[in-house]
Amino acid sequence: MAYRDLRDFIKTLEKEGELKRITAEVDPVLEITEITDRVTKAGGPALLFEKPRGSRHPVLINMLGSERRMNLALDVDELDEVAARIRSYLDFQSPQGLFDKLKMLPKLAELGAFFPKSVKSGPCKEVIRRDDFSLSEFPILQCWPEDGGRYITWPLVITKNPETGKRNVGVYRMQVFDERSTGMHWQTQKHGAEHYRRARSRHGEGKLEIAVAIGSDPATCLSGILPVPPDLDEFMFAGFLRREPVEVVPCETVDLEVPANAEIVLEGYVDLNGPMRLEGPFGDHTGFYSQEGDFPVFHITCITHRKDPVYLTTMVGPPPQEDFYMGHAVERIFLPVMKMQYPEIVDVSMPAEGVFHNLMLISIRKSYPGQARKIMNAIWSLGQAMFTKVIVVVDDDVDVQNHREVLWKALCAIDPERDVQFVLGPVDTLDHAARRQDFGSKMGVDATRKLPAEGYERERPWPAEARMNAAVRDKVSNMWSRLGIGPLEKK
Ligand SMILES: Cc1cc2nc3c(=O)[nH]c(=O)nc-3n(C[C@H](O)[C@H](O)[C@H](O)COP(=O)(O)O)c2cc1C
Ligand SMILES: [Mn+2]
Repeated sequence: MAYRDLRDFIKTLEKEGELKRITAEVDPVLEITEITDRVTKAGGPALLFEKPRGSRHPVLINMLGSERRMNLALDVDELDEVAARIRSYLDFQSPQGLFDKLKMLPKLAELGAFFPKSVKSGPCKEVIRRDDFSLSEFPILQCWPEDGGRYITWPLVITKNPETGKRNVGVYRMQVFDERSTGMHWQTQKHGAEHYRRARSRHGEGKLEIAVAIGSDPATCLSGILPVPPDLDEFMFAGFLRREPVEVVPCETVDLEVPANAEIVLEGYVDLNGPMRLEGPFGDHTGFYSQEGDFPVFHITCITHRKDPVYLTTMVGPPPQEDFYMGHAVERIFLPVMKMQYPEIVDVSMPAEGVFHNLMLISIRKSYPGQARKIMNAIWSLGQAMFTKVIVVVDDDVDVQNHREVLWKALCAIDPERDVQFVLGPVDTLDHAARRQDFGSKMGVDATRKLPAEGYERERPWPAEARMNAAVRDKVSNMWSRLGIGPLEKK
């Protein structure tokens, strides 16, 4: 059975010893993030702040901030189970291209088992407020001292493609400007931003309607951050993940649907001709403040919520944070799809310190000249992986999950001038080092063994790794206790 809603998951977390209730009064301005930062970095539990200062509603944070909680959220023992399910749907057809493959998911789910199901009403409608509402009632965090204000950090921002009518769901932070308006920080390349651009070029004026759901069952919450292809409804994907359709209800003031189980729903619009507003700064997932920029303003027309809504949020900042576990889930869930498209890929790792976009380590089974560079180009053309600033490609005998091993072997395998390649292209909006916002360079490091055809023409062949032979290893293991050295700890 899928989790019915956020509180159903909270119950499970509590039963599993993965949730701590905090009854002391704590300020959503800076204090909650200081506490959460310490807890996440120590591998601690999800936190339910029952008495955030200035609000009647509790705050849930760090809900998915460990591998175990992510597994619980997706109801699996390990993330590879999700990957295996995806693979089983893709295996028996052979569409062209990765995106085509992902796009087939809905077709393959022919029975419609995963499609969102429209229902008439749901708990998110327990309280409907068309007039008297204010964002100030909710315990919205200010995360870092220099932040431009309070930010809603885990909103499921729902829009419709004005041309196809297809739904998109994305998590784009929302800076609170006043009681009824926020920023809408969809970055240039994201689907919400594309809907906005298309609406502007079609109508020129008018509104793009938006609904924002905050707090739902965990798979639905996660679906908003997944890098699925444009025009693939994230709620369909959520249905696939939870093995039960997402139930959606129509909004009160906009022509959109929201998860019926949502804790809080904000309905509203952005003005297609309205002025942009300066958004930021915000202590971001890079660990640095992302710079201010102009973004559209979201005007709220109605708020609906449960009688006793739980405000779900997350924080970002110097890694690792909760979002590392989300990125890791993305890495594990989509790896088999990448491997189907590029069978030479053995494994992929995005270390926490690389904050996803900055570093991707890839091992490949190399069989022809230039193959590592082909894989770099593949990654740079693959959905949101296009943002990857540095790609390091190694041979399949390097364990990319072992970052020390990668450092050691990759550095030994390169002649930097020969093996490093630069390209120009789109970069993450948050990259403060790029020459311009959204545009800059990326680097690929070919750290595979070089073939003669790749310019390795030395007389002697590429050396083998120094390894003790098995017979001697066994012999030493057997005599170990007699040596009197005692057990050793690996440093
Ligand atoms: C905690 C968190 C906050 C995020 N904030 C933003 C944001 O402010 N703007 C943005 O464009 N993407 C943000 N993202 C990343 C997007 O949610 C992600 O790229 C998603 O795939 C976008 O959906 P889309 O592909 O439908 O546009 C955030 C992700 C997380 C985990
Ligand atoms: Mn999308």
